[in-house]
Amino acid sequence: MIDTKKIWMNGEMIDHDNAKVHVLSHAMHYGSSFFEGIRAYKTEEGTAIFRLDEHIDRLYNSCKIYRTEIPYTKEEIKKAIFDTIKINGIKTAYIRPLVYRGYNSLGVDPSNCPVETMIATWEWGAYLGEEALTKGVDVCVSSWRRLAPNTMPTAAKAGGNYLSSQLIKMEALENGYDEGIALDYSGNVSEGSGENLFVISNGKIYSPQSGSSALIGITRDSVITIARDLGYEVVEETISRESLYTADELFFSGTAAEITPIASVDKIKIGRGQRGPITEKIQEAFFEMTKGENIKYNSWLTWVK
Ligand code: PPE
Repeated sequence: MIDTKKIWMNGEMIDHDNAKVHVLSHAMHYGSSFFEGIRAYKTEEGTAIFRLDEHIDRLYNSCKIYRTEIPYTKEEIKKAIFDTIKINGIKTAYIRPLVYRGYNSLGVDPSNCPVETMIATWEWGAYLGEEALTKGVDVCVSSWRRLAPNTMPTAAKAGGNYLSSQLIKMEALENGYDEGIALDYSGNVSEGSGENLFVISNGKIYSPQSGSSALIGITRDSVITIARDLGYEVVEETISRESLYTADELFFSGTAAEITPIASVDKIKIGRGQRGPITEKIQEAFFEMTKGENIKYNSWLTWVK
């Protein structure tokens, strides 16, 4: 159960138990929803939202790809996010804005269904477990591939895309792993079910490029900036499956997952089978930034007034 008092729905604050949709809503039948996952952290000066503008821009872009016009301005959505955090009285937050096609008519064409918007906020701890942040997770390469280009756009964070994620995740858990890494249509590395991936080999950092059917993460972008600032070379390129097994370090990045080290892939130990030193340095800089303690990155934080 998600513990939150109020949910913002179409301009109004609704009690958790009353935040309902009709079973004939278009999104229920055809996956027509678009969302974001945003984190807000506790800092000395109060709660700060991490890269709010970038997340809002991506939400509007996801909707634009699907010809869906959000009936609010970006400023209105941002204000609604502030209000929802405040009314729920939380200091750290996972923020979930969702735009979806509601109830009017069924049939594939969504054009006549209303565009509805909701924002929920709650406290969400470490995505893959608190221990995972230091010890790392055991993952497998999924038998499921990510969406091929020209099938469904992976740059849009659409509800329907997460059917692919569910297959990857359930298969991994069923087989005793914490998470799965999916390959893209060509058999090269794409991403985790809900995270981007980084590979470290011989002191260089690699991440699959945007053509590899991965969502281009905002955390990924932040990791690239932090790593370069720390003096590492970061290369975005095609990554083969076998380079996962021979890497010195691997880690996931994502809003929910933050920076989670990977200890093994398909039961093959990565490096020493624990968090590697470069991963640790990047993680350290990242969490310092989320606490507002790294002034260099303060432009990434929006304080909730
Ligand atoms: N790939 C996928 C498929 C993905 O879902 C996410 C975020 C990322 C990459 C990383 O993107 P970013 O958050 O911008 O760094 N996944 C969100 C949803 C997770 C969930 O289980 O729900 C998230 O992390 O909030």
